[in-house]
Order: sequence, then C-alpha cells, then structure tokens
Amino acid sequence: MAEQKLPKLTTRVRFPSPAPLPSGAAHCIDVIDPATQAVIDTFFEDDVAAVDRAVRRGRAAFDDGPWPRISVAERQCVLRRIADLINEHAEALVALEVRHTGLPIAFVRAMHVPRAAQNFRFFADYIGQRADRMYTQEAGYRTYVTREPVGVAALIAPWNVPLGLGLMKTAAAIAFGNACVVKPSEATPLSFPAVMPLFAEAGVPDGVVNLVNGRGHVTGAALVAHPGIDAISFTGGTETGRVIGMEAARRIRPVTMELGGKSANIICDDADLDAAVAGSIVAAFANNGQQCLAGSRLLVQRGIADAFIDRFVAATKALRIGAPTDPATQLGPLISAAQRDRVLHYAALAVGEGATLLSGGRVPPGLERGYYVEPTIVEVTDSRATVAQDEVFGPLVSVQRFDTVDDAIALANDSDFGLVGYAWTASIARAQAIVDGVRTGVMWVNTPMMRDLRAPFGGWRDSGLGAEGGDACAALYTREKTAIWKV
Ligand code: TXE
Repeated sequence: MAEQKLPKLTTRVRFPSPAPLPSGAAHCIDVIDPATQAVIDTFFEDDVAAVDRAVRRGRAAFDDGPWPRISVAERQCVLRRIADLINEHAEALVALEVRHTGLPIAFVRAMHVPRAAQNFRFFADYIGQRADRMYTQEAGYRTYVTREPVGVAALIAPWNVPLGLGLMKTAAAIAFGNACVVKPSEATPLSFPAVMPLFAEAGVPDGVVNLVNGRGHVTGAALVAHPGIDAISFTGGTETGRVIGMEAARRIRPVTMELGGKSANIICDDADLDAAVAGSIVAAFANNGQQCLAGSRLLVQRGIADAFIDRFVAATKALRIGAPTDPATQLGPLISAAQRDRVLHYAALAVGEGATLLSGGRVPPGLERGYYVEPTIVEVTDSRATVAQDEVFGPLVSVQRFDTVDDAIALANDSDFGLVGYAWTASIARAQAIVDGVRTGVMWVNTPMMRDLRAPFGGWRDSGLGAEGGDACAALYTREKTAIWKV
C-alpha cells in the first residue's frame, strides 16, 4: 500500500458513545436451513455497542487510513484481486449461500457468485474511466468539480440474494474510496463472514470493510442511526425503507433504497410465444420467485391468452421442485415458514376474492418438511385484486387479459410500485409505446432480467429512491466539490 501523502479528506467526525446495553442482553439467533428446517448455526446478535465499534473502525480507516488516499490504479488492483479470490473460493461460497437461502445450486453457481465477483471487476474498470469536469466560461477563472468519497457507508442487504446484493454495495462503496459497515439479513448471515478474510488477503486495509449481524430493528436500526455513518444503501422491503428513509432524513444523510415491486409482464398477441413463455417462467419463478424484479403480474393480450396461459401453466407444472443442493432443481424452498405461509395465504385470498386458481397454491406433496410451495398461478379480472397489488415475494403470479396496448399500459401503471416491467412483442412501435408508457425504473423487451451494470437499476414510487449502477453509485458514494481558481 502506498505511503499516505495527501491531506485528510474530511475533518474527523466526533460522536458520543452509545448508551451501554444492560448486561446479559446479547440475543442469540438460530440460522435455519429452509430445505430441512434444521438449525445449522447460531450466532450472537451485534448490539448497539458492537455496531458502534464497527462504525468506529470504519471511521478510523476512512479518516486516517490509506484507502481513500491511494491512487486509483492501486485500488483497481486490489478490487480485481478480490474478484479473483471470490472466483477461487466460489464453490465454498456457493455451498454456504445455498444452505442458508434454499436457492437452487445451479442458479447460485451460474449467477449469484460469479456476479458477486464481477461487481468488483466492474467498479475497478469504472473508477479508471471516470472524469471530473471543468468550466472555463468565466474569463480569468477556472472552475472545476471533483468527487470525493462520502465517508463510511451503511450497507443493508436482504436475504434473497445475500452475496450478490451485499457485495454489489460493498464493491461500489469501497471502489470510490469509502469505508463501510455491512449488515446482511439475520436470515442469511453465513456467507458474508466467509468473504471477509478475502478482503484482507486482497490487500484491503483493516477497517475498510466491517461486518455486523443481527435483526433489523436492533443491529440495522443502530447502524443507520449511528452519527458516524455518512450514507446508507438499503435493499429490502418497502415498509423498512420508509423507516430507514425517515432516519436518513432526520440525520440529513444520502440514502438509496431498492425496495419491493409488483412488475407487469406484458405479452402482446404478436409475441414469439416460445420465447415469451420461457422468459415469463424466468421472470416469475427464478430465485424461487423471491426477487424484487419478478414479473409477478402477467398481462396477456386476449387473442393469444388461452394459448399462452395453457403453455405457461404447463411449463410451470414442469418445473422441478426439490432440494436446493440438487443441480437439477429449478425451484427450492422459500426462506422461512412465514414466507411460505404468505404465499399460501395470498393464493387462498385470491380465490376468496374471485380469482381462478390455475396451478399450485399448496405445499407440494412429499415436501412438507422445508418451506416449499408449488409455483402458483391465479387468473384475475380486476387489477385492484389484492393479489395483483401486493408484493407476495414468492412463486405466485397473477394473470390478467387485456385488449389493447393502451389497456396494458394502464393496467401496468395501476400499482403503487414502479420497479421494472417486461414486454414481449414483434413490433418496434408497440415495444416503444410500452417502454415509454409504463412508469418504472427499468423495462425489458423480449428478454428477462438482462443487466448492464453501467446502467442504473432502481425503482420509482414505492419501489425506491436512487439506483445502483456506475454513475448511480457514484452519486451515492461520492460528494461533489467545486473549486474556483483565479488564473
Ligand atoms: O425485509 P426487511 P424482510 C420485501 C418482500 C418481503 C418483505 C419483507 O416483499 O416479503 O420485503 O422481507 C434489515 N433498520 N423484500 O422482512 O425487513 C433486515 O435486517 C435497519 C424485497 O426480510 O426489509 C435486513 O437486513 N435495517 C427485497 C434488511 O433490512 C433494517 C428483498 C431487509 O429486511 C430495519 C427482501 C431497520 N429498522 C424483501 N428493519 C428486495 N427489494 O429485493 C429491517 N432491516
């Protein structure tokens, strides 16, 4: 690591010590294997004092340490080494990730862990290409605008993609020269601790990446309220987002929030039906249906509705449900009993409200142990049906028929969420009308879930604030500074 030569970037932040917890208050949390319901680990929750220690370590690393001050080339080198190390240890990370999430191993191996490594490569490249700007219009003056790291970031991750999302935030935060404190979900705490030694091995200085574990209202709340935190990146539920957003507002700190979704998947009557059926299966059921970007509201044009629905139902019934450790499994168990019961509840509620159950809606016979649910399809006639409005976050999809593209756009927009949307059509004009008309942060046309990390990924309205991606992350993890020189 290079000698520290540059002046300090910020003045040292001072904050009071937290109130001590009453002795004996440490809370123990069991980690459950969702496929077997067995307790596979137990950990002590990090309390207010532990969070304080983690933030102070981050502060020291940022205020006095080399990481924000070394050259971009040196930082790139370390980031690329992290990516290499993640790839080297991929199989061990895959095993841990499958164990606590219940996600199918084929999916975690092909997508989650390689993507976690790729995040570090992407941000290594990104910081090498970023340019600051200069204004020369005022005669006799040069005004230039630079970006500095924001400081210590609180990174709060959910349980549905623990490594992929947690490490996306970590890569972005540290690439710009920040320190961070990561809090994975209390439901999936196993994989992040396994990555921590890799940071050290790659040359990340002590204190740059810190880890705390525990429940949201204890560990998470202590973290976002800590006066040593300069920015917050959160992925999780919309209601939690409101709480964190209020705390960020109270402390006047920047925050990005990637929250829930109820995204429309629009199948027009000129679509390639093979591609639309296959893509809709991925959009609805990948990641066991537990994904913010799920295409969980299928809208199908009336002329092809019967044909599409028959094929979609058949493809759903052909999905292989089973042990997440089996490479042939396409749908594993949900994260918890609560999440399984939530899907079953919404299936029953939908039928109670007049929807037709086309498939699933029950625990698969023979898989009563573990939190399994059959992939479920309900047909609704009203976009105001509860099942077409609420985010279920599981393998449940509602289907509704529409007549014109304008109707489809109106149905798609009849939602408090605005994360993503999907359109399947052979017509460029229709595709463009849907892309222009649907109010979401991301639209996919004739493809499910392709992602370019350069582009922002973020939701509108109840789906979030800010985004992740190259420039979008620069906006959160750096602050602009203007300098005016007389020449
Ligand atoms: O999420 P939470 P939950 C949606 C989905 C799901 C619902 C609830 O609809 O059914 O949210 O899931 C931490 N201060 N998504 O309850 O609670 C928490 O410990 C600070 C969508 O698991 O939002 C965890 O680390 N942190 C989503 C993280 O926030 C707090 C992914 C997410 O947990 C906190 C997951 C607090 N007060 C669920 N309270 C997506 N966008 O992909 C909780 N946390």
